[in-house]
Amino acid sequence: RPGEALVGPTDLRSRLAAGLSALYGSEVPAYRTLVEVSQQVNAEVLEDRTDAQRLGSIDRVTAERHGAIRLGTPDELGQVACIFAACGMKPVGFYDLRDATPAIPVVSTAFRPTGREELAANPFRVFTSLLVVDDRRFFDERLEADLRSFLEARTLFPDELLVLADRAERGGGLPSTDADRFIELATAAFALSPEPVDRAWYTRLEAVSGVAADIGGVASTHINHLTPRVLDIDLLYERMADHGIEMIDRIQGPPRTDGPDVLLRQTSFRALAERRTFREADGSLTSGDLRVRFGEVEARGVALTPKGRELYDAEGIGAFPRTESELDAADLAYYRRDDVGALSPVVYEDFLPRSAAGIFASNLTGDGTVDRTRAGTTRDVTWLRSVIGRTLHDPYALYEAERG
Ligand code: OOG
Ligand code: NI
Repeated sequence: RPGEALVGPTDLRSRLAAGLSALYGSEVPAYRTLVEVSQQVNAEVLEDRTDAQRLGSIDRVTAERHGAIRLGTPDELGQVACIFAACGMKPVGFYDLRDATPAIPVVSTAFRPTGREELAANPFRVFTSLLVVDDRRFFDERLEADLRSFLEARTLFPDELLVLADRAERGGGLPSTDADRFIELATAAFALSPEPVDRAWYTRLEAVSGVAADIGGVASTHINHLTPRVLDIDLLYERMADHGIEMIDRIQGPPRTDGPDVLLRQTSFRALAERRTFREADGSLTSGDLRVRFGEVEARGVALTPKGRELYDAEGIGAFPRTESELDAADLAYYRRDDVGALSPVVYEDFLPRSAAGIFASNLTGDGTVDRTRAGTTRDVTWLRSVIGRTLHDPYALYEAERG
């Protein structure tokens, strides 16, 4: 109807994040515990520390989530880019996890809002990985061909969803009823499918890589984890044991120091067994377990400059000065200076490849098989940009712009 107000990208993003959170909470009950404990910890930190909201308002942090999804084809990535674009989420950064230990056969980017106000309103981000089906270190010619035909035959996102996404992006939003439908379809596209899993096909892929099986072994995608943000991850880590949830043995990322929080610290609980239906070789249906979805929590600090990041990668956090003014003076981290010269930190909004690989790895049951004597396929920023067909943002350029 003419004159009707549109639901814009910011609201669509908040609603998608909330919709996925409700979905994941219904599918993985331990996620609800993680969110509750995070909120308790955040409330305590808010009472204890006057600087608790220095890295984002409590409203932002309470709503803040990142999700992870894994896709099989460049077309699927292009489609998801369209859905996220409707929500004001743009591809930022390039991660190649094939060089990690153990090697994961994917390259990734993160879809997220980029401007200061958009981030403050809702910073929802999705770490999005794409299987590299022609990398010979993982897949031989036959498996590549079988993977391609399996992936080409599936449809992850219904046409109606893609049409609505496109309309939202072009028009800067959707009328209320269309917006409801868009959120309903987008959320459903990331639910765990009840469709039977072909046992032989899944097992064949799993022998190469659990991630390959998770992506190419089923005809749908799903939210792989959804991560709330916490203001004190050490405290949360201790608390989770009291709730009977066993976390992995460490917190990934820079250890806590008596200086400012930097970059990103994450920890997770191992994937829980979920009941799934399998189709056996003789056509019969059986029921079994798959462990693919888990829970993760994170704490965020100030973004490091290229110089700071180089120092962190080479020498670790121990080599850093302990005050914000020294970090700023040495150009190691990004700070914005206000009119009276006071510093405020620019929050790190991205991911860390080492932690990402660690998160993937902590949830694999086997190491899979990698033939390191073979050459990998080239995948880089230029390739990813052409596949997505949109600007692929450089995180450092965004932080630089934030610093002003
Ligand atoms: C993505 C793992 C990366 C993170 O927080 O570093 C990630 C995945 O498991 O698909 O989410
Ligand atoms: Ni994650």
